[in-house]
Amino acid sequence: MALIFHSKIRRDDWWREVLGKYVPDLEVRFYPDVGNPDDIEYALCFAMPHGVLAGFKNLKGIFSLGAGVDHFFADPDFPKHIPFARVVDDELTGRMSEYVLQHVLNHHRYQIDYDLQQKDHIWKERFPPSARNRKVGILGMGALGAGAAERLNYLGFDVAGWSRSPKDVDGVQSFHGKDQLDTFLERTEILVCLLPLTDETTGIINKDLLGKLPEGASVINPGRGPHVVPEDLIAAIDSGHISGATLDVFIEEPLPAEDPLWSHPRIRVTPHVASVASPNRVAQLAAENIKRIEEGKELLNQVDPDRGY
Ligand code: NDP
Ligand code: OXD
Repeated sequence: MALIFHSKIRRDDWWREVLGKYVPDLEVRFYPDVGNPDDIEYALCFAMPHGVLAGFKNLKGIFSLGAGVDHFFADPDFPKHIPFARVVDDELTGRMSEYVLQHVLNHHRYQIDYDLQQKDHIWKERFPPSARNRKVGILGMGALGAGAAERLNYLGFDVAGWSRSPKDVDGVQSFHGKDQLDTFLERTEILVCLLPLTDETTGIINKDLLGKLPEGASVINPGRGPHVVPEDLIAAIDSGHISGATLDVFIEEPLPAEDPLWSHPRIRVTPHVASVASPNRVAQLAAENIKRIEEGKELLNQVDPDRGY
């Protein structure tokens, strides 16, 4: 039984050892050293070059190394009929929540203004409303959005979430579907995007959406780069309507050195580090799913290719 592994970060010996510990008869091969493609029954990967997965005709399961699966579906030859799982994990959710809390607090407490004031040695106080009077809105209330919403609610923020279907998260107001998006936006002072990237969500943070947020609102995007239309965001900040943004993900990564997002005084950039799945947990999940496939059981965290996330 052979598994093909592909990731930007090569730790071949570690992956071979840990996967072998969980599934002793598994032979781990590292793309592009595929060997005979007909031997490959499983794939554990992130951003595999397009067309490669379709070439394994004996593939029984595909496992993403991360939570987001947009790069799989961007492959026009992605074999949608093969059982496919992604990572859902408490630790991954915990790390994302830390990122969201850190940057919600920064925007809530006007940190961008203080960074700018410090440059000019300006001492000028501005007191934020109490957390319960600060309205935070989360686009996407899945594993990561709901986790962040719970923790923000625990800190006392007035939190709402928007998703496709209604949600019941303690203390968090639920909005769903296109019809309720405007009402959600009108109440949202700090907007956090934790949507998956699909045809429906590409470019969602555009001029129109930003215009529906109240004056002075801010935006945090740890979702995917193409959720945001960068020119629209910059224009909304320059007009004073949006007070600032924190971006972790970009249309092109690494963000090109000449990109204006780097140097905008009211935009904070982090290099796609909001969260990451721990390799040990990913290996355990892959091993569990291999066992499930061998036993004819349903996968953990199976992705529905028709839904696209
Ligand atoms: P989930 O699939 O668990 O959640 C997605 C949420 O988005 C669901 O609530 C879903 O609604 C909602 N949604 C999807 N499409 C729409 C739509 N058209 N309209 C309204 N709501 C919609 O994903 P995760 O929470 O696990 O992850 C979210 C994303 O976070 C990933 O796809 C990835 O892009 C990003 N990510 C970023 C990382 C980073 O380091 N920056 C790390 C990990 C992930 P419903 O529940 O009704 O289906
Ligand atoms: C993921 C990511 O999707 O790291 O897991 O962005």
